[in-house]
Amino acid sequence: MRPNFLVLGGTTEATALCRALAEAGIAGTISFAGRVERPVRQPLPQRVGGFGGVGGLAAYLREHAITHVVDATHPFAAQMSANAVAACAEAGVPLVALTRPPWQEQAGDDWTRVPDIAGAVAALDRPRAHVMLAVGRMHLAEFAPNPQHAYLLRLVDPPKEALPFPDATVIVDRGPFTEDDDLALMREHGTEIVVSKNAGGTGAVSKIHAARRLGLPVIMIDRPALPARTEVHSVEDALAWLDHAGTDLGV
Ligand code: 3Y8
Ligand code: NAP
Repeated sequence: MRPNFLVLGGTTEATALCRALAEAGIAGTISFAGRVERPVRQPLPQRVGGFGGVGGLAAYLREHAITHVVDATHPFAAQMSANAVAACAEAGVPLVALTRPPWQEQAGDDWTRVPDIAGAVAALDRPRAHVMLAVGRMHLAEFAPNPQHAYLLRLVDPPKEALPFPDATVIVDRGPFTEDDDLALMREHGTEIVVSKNAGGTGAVSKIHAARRLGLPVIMIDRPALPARTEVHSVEDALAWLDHAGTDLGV
């Protein structure tokens, strides 16, 4: 059967994989949830929006004769990843996850690791500080219990609703980000604490390097648990998996 891939996207690595597949002339589609107004342009045809749960994804796989799925979503997209495991098992379609290893605390880092967003909120229960809250838009409301801080928010799109705390500066920017830019941003805003998801990869790591350079504490949110699945950590290994999964990519 002619290979026909579905890449579950939304990360730097998903974009790099799609570029490699397009250059190899391989048929595939990249999928976005539709979280932001303008998903980055992709070198493969793209679809935007949920599938409608496990059943919806399984039906999509059958209706579009998808032969392989690469789950290259962000490590915090736990629901999508769980659905992909269940739907691929139901539809009998091979699945591999292209995921980044978590960042590891290094000499010079001052991390407080917390298990989830609620843990980060609890860790901010302290006197007023200048907090760089670089966790995006979806979970901002959970930080409402600590209105005493001066927040620096970095969002992909301008906020549509009122922010859940009185003192916030919004930077509208989409990564990947650079260390120099993040250093300048933190210095300009007098950042004292950085709150980050342990996203791994290169697109969001600049704020961790900048915090290290400035000797700032980081509240690091560990990843949610994901179901067992085959995982690779590079585009090259994802292509090798696709090649050995009987697709004869010749790449
Ligand atoms: C819609 C698709 C590419 C992908 C780029 C990566 C890097 C830049 C860094 C900070 C942290 C954050 C956030 C972040 C990064 C990459 C990658 C990554 C973090 C886009 C994209 C979509 C999203 C969704 C968005 C979330 C938000 C999270 C901002 C495209 C740009 C904070 C995660 O407003 C919203 O609703 C935004 C929602 C999910 C987390 C949240 O809870 O708000 N990503 N990000 C995807 C879809 O619709 O399916 O348009 O490019 C992708 C990228 N964001 O191709 O180069 O690979 O991680 N994304 C986090 O890691 O903490 C920013 O500011 O330092
Ligand atoms: P999530 O909570 O795991 O997923 C919630 C629902 O959104 C899924 O059940 C699915 O809806 C839909 N969905 C998620 N990713 C999708 C995709 N790539 N294509 C089609 N539908 C998708 O997901 P999330 O954390 O909101 O992340 C959404 C997107 O943003 C993903 O593409 C992810 O890679 C990207 N992203 C997320 C983060 C983050 O911090 N969470 C960071 C960077 C990028 P149905 O059940 O209807 O199919």
